[in-house]
Amino acid sequence: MRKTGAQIVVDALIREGVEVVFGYPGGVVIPIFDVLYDTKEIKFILTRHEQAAAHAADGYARASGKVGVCLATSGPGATNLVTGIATAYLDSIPMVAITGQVASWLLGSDAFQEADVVGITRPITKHNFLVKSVEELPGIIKKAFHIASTGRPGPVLVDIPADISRSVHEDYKYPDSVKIRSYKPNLVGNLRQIKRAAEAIEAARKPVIFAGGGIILSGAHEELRTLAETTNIPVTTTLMGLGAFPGDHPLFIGMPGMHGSKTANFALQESDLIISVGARFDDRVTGFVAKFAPNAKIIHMDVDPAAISKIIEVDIPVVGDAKNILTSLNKFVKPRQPDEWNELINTRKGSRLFNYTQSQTEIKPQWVIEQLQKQVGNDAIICTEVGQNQMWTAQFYKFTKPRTLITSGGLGTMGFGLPAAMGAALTNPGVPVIDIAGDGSIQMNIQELATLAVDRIPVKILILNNTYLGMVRQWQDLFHNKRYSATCLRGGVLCNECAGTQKCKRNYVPDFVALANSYGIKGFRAEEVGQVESVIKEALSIDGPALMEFMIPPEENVFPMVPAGKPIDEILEG
Ligand SMILES: Cc1ncc(C[n+]2csc(CCOP(=O)(O)OP(=O)(O)O)c2C)c(N)n1
Repeated sequence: MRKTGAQIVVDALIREGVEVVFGYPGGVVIPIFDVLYDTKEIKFILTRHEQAAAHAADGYARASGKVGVCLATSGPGATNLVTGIATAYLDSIPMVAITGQVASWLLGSDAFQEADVVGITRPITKHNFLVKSVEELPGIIKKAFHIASTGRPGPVLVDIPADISRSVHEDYKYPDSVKIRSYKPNLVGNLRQIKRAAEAIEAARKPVIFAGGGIILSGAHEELRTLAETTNIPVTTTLMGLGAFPGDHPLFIGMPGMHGSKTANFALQESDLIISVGARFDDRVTGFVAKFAPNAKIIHMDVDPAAISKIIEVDIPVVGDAKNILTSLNKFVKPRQPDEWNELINTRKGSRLFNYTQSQTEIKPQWVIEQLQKQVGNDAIICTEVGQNQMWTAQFYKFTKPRTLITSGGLGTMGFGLPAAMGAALTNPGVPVIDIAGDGSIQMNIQELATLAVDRIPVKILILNNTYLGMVRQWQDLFHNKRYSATCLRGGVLCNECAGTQKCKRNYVPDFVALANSYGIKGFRAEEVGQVESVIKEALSIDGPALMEFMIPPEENVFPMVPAGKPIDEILEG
């Protein structure tokens, strides 16, 4: 079949089952957009910034389990994708980013809007391709989807020079399969290692299951639950793993780490066996590595062999897909009855994993999150920005199902939540999607209010407005003698004088409610405790996007907290 490069791109996307593409046009990609113009199978979402297109594709992938796709022009279009690609890379999210490039003969000449995006994205993609001929284009796109979605998932970039989009492939056929000689992910765990793991579990007296985002990526949440319930072993999940195990399950002990539950941190530190599945021992979890879980043997199950013993010396490695490994492991583990270890943990845990001081006069952010959950139930998809808002959500929202928390865990990208929520909402019509935001982060991609408004994407934005870059201010509060350098967002002339104290009154900079209104989006503000529930109710009842702003105490901190670089049982409490 005769097709141009641009037609091949779109045909390939349709054959890969792509329903939505997020992106932004520019000169060298006009031919691709021209083909999209007539394409019924693919919905194109014009974001207002390429970074948002990448995050939206990422959110779409996290919410659906499919590959997210974004499309941008060369040069600044492509470089604007970089933060989104890196975000997906650090959280192992399947994504294909397609970029236009200057014509082949201009490559390397500092041509107009030229950037070496293949070079720039090499360390933040699982793989990337510069297309050299129209004949290799179909095979490259097939490979891109295959690499992005198999093994440890991740973003793949395909850079297409303008002349290749325009040139004609005389004998086009989309390949049915891919063969990449050097790429064969190991999906089935070694049986001997799995049996060794089962023996270690039987012998352990203080075991803890430590589950990460790999459970969600491989769809292994039921197998995880079976393992936990058969053995009665307490379960902690990383931030990326929240929802992989029911947050209201009696065996759940919360997430571990810097803002994790004391129960989870002590359980890990005292354990004699950590059964890690699909988690990578991030430094926000381990704290000071040399003092992490000093008495524990480590079983590490992971699809990426490079993750094994990368940070923590592992005793029993099992390389493979979490679902496959757990299915197999569950055949060998013996039932274990609750014992003194469970009792000790339950005593530690008490009735709540996290606490805060309730107030009748101030709107506590933790309480807002609990009120939100009361109203939206457990099926909603919660996206977050980064900072205190993210940690309060992780602590106080009980995630009970996989793919209901969408958050930038690895890169910690402010501005991620709103566009990711757009992506999540598009793949889950009818499901409430909420972006929990700080007043700083929301401004990093606030232009996407336009996309929500124009495309009627029913995302609800919940801003916890403390008028600060709260999480950084918290570090300044605790470790820098309250010297709030460059973290106060309160506007107005008064701020030069207040030097970070609370003397200056809150100015609405911006006035988020007015801003939302200017985009045609309904906005609500709660300044008093009594307004919180009705604001949530009204915003949720709107058929379309809405914005809620809650004026929270400016100096509220997130506790517990383990200072950076300390062992995870050296915990600060409020
Ligand atoms: C793009 C980006 N820039 C800077 C940071 C560093 N950072 C982490 S949290 C934070 C403050 C976030 O403030 P806000 O969004 O208001 O949320 P809060 O902590 O107040 O909930 C900053 C600046 C980051 N994570 N991402």
